[in-house]
Amino acid sequence: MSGTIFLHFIDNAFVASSPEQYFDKRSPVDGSLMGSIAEGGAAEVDAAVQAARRALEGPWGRMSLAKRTDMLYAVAKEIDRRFEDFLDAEVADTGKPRSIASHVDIPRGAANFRVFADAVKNVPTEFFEMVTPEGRKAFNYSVRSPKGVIAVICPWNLPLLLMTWKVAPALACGNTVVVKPSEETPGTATLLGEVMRTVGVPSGVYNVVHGLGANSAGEHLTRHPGVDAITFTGESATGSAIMKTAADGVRPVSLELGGKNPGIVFADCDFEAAVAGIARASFLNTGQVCLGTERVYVERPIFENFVAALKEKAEAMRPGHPSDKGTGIGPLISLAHREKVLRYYKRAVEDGATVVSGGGIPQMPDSLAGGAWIQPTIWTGLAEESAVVREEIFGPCCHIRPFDDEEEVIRLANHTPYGLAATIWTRDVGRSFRLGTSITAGIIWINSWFLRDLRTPFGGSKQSGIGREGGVHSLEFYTELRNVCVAT
Ligand code: NAD
Ligand code: 6OD
Repeated sequence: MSGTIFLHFIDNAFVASSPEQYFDKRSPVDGSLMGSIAEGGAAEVDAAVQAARRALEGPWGRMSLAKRTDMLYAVAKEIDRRFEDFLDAEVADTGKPRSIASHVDIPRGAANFRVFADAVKNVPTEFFEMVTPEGRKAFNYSVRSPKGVIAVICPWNLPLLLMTWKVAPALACGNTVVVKPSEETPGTATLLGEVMRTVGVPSGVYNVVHGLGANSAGEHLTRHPGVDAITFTGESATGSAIMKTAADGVRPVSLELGGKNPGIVFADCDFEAAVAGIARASFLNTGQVCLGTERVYVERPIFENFVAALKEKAEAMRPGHPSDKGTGIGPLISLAHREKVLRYYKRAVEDGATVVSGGGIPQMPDSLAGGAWIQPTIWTGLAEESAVVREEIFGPCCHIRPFDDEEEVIRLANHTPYGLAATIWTRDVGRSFRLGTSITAGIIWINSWFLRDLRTPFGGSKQSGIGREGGVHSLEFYTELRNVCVAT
């Protein structure tokens, strides 16, 4: 083995699997071997779940809310203090430009702990005074208790952001967690173990078991009878498999899944803002954002100009090393994922698309040639039934189609099995309100994208997920509401 060795974090100790077993971690930037990741199995998952259970019954379970939230603020502060370490780890794992990770991923990692430490202090409760049939006073109230041991299963596109989006509210509510990070991105979840230990979070509260998904650490975790609830972000097909597993034992699930999100541009929009907004929504993080726009519908009078302007934006995005300040776009997460994206690029041509821009692999210097580089790609001319227009690709690409009226674009936008997000560009206030409730999606942005107060609900409709997280909605999932009635 060479390079970094990523170990599990169980009961506040970094441990290997027993017997030792590892898999490779390769750099998305140049394909080089970065290190080895411990591959967890049933034994490691069991050790982590047991540690998490002991912590619930131990000091964490007895800790006051004030002390618990102070610890979460301390975690946030320690992430800020070790900002560069987190940045290095996230960039090494994902290959994303440092400019993105330093503005999006790492600050949100810290912010998630602050937001949910604040939120948990203001949970509303119910308390009613009653009278028994005999005329005595009675008091009926509700109490929120932690759900218990929470399994947190994460993807690779925004690793720290998405993991802490679940770990922070789970801990704020008094639960303990076992995290299974993506096999592609072990770094920041491992570093967070160091942070937890440094600030004095008790043993067993935060555990990490590395490994793969099906028949590996991920599946062992979802099957473990000691897990009380499962929160998952990832592909819809994986969410469906996890939901079936959770049915054994009737465990609650929160599922944040895939999307095939529409971007809708009306002729009355602020044209420059709309082009910049759609370019960001389609290409940010090399298109690896679940909320991203892979289907763009543009009102006919501005269609040609819009396509030309977006093409200009796509072609100005220079691929390059994450540390290079001029880098506009990083690689995809892996060569395997690039194969999947390229299959859609090929399929688009087979289905008769006009390739407006990109469509393949960019020419890179020899030092980066082994990386998962890909061109931002724009198509026109595909039928709505093409798999390229219906299925989530998760790459830097979009199909653009003209439309003639509101009714038509609502029908087109809703014509997929997904319902995660939409972005709509118009200056007509009435129309923005009408579309805000006509598009079947959990999150609708008007003249904006990926902008939200973390206290609002986040989640998807249809095959994009089940449940809502964010603010009090997270507290709903991570607590069990009990009804107590005391007759005096
Ligand atoms: P994925 O579903 O392949 O993997 C996600 C995690 O699940 C990984 O840790 C993996 O090891 C684990 N896993 C896989 N099979 C499993 C199984 N049978 N049992 C238990 N765990 C299993 O997803 P990915 O490729 O890592 O991420 C990309 C996907 O995530 C895209 O579809 C994207 O849209 C989605 N995503 C959704 C959101 C959201 O908030 N809705 C956010 C980010 C990403
Ligand atoms: O911002 C968030 O909280 C969130 N869950 C974002 C998801 C992005 C998907 O890739």
